Amino acid sequence: MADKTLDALVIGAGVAGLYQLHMLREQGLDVRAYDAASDVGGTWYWNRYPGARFDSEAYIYQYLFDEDLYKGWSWSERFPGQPEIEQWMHYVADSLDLRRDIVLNTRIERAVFDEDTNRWTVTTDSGETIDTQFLVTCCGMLSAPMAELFPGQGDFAGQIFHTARWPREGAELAGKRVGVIGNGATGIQVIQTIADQVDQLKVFIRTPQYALPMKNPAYGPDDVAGYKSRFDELRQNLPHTFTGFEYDFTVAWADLTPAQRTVRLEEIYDNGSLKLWLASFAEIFSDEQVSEEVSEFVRAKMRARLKDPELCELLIPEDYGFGTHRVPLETGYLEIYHRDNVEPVAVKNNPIARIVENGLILTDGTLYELDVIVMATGFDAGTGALTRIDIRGRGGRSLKEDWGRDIRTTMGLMVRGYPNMLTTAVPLAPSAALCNMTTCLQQQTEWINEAIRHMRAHGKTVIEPTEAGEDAWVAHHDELADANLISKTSSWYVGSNVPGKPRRVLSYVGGVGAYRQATQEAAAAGYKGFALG
Ligand code: NA7
Repeated sequence: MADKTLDALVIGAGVAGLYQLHMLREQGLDVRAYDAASDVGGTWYWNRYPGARFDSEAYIYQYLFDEDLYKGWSWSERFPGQPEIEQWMHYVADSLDLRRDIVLNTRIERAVFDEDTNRWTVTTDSGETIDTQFLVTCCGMLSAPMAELFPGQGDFAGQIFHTARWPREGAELAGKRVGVIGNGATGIQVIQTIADQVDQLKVFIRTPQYALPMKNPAYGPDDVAGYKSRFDELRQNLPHTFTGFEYDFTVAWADLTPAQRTVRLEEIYDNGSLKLWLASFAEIFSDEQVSEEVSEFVRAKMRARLKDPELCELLIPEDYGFGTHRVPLETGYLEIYHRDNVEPVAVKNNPIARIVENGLILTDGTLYELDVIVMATGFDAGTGALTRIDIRGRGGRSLKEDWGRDIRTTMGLMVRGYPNMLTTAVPLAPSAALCNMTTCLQQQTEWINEAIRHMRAHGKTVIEPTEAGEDAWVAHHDELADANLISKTSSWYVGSNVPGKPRRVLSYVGGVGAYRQATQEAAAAGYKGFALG
């Protein structure tokens, strides 16, 4: 006998979880959201490292289901920092009166499906058991940190932080010798923020990154009124663009002369956003020649800012195309390496071997003495949040084992063998790789909400992908993914940052609009690809 009985249990109280809780409650379900954190916010609760901020424009990283909610919050700048974003998440939770149905400081450890009752028994880290018909996972795409990477981490006498586990009380970095491992979107934000605060900064760089300069103007009352007045337009357009951003691919490379292409690239570069990546030329994802030309455009911009050839070699990518890894936005990042207290350390051919009491040792034996180590080393993306829970589907099958062999989902919304478990931010749906996350998550949570409404209206108690349904989606996903240059690279986009993880392009690359259409068509056809009973 479980301690509690629910209609639906939502794991996570971040962007997806808050909205999912709201919708399911509105349709009359007895639902609770559980979160391991001490407050709501998800990503914006955990990622409180120095310099954490949006790379999506604030006015599109928004819920668009409620005009009052949208207009009731005013952003202070185009790409605000984490403290402001976290406050906004609190504003959302409070405005929708969600807190009374959120259980904080509680991690879900196990979920077991009962084939006789078609219900889940969920166990928390406090030992509470909850019997629930629906298990809805809103755990985030990038929430399982790669935090245990090096032998000897426990021996370090200083402080060691993964960026996604930054202490709430902050960390004292002034006057310290700090090492940052990793130069992805996160590492770049940390590095450019702390360089002038610390005594010495060593940056351990394995793979160079294309980075674009961010333009981040403060917003005055007119700017705020301006974007708020466009609410209907944004609500109309965002779900249909390729990446859920405001901008989209509109011009074909082949239709422009070389001079026109340069003009277009310069103009878009000047926008100071991810637009160069997500709305210049779609061919950067499919055509090696276009990829190379746009990559060279970005390299030239980076080269012009870096003073010496050695830095160029270390920091400017040559062996993969612009946009096939996550493109970070930066503010004065490249120039950081001209500072006397900053030293980049190449670790591609001389990897970090271990952490020791007083620092970090490379394979060739070089010791870097450090007081603080910042691990900006990323996440087990898409799968890690769920495989770190012991999830048991039909016949006791384990999601960790299933995804350890082959990462499959149906539209990123369900996994065959796990009935009544509805998922967001998992592989084979559009995701952080190529999507404004709030746009994708609203689509996914709304689909889940409607699926549950449909089941209740038709007296159905169980939903699960059919074998044919899942096969078809995986095949469709792979066909698009294999044609995309992302599939030729190595990064979290294909799971290659996690030892042993089966390789697959994690994010659906057919576009947010196309995904929305496919999922809505499946629903309209009586949940084609799913069996309801
Ligand atoms: P990323 O993009 O996965 O970056 C992780 C970084 O850490 C990257 O530079 C890695 O180098 C580096 N890394 C990881 N392991 C090691 C080891 N063992 N040695 C040296 N360097 C290492 O994570 P982020 O947190 O920056 O960004 C994740 C997403 O969060 C981002 O895309 C946004 O959507 C928000 P590598 O490239 O693997 O050689």
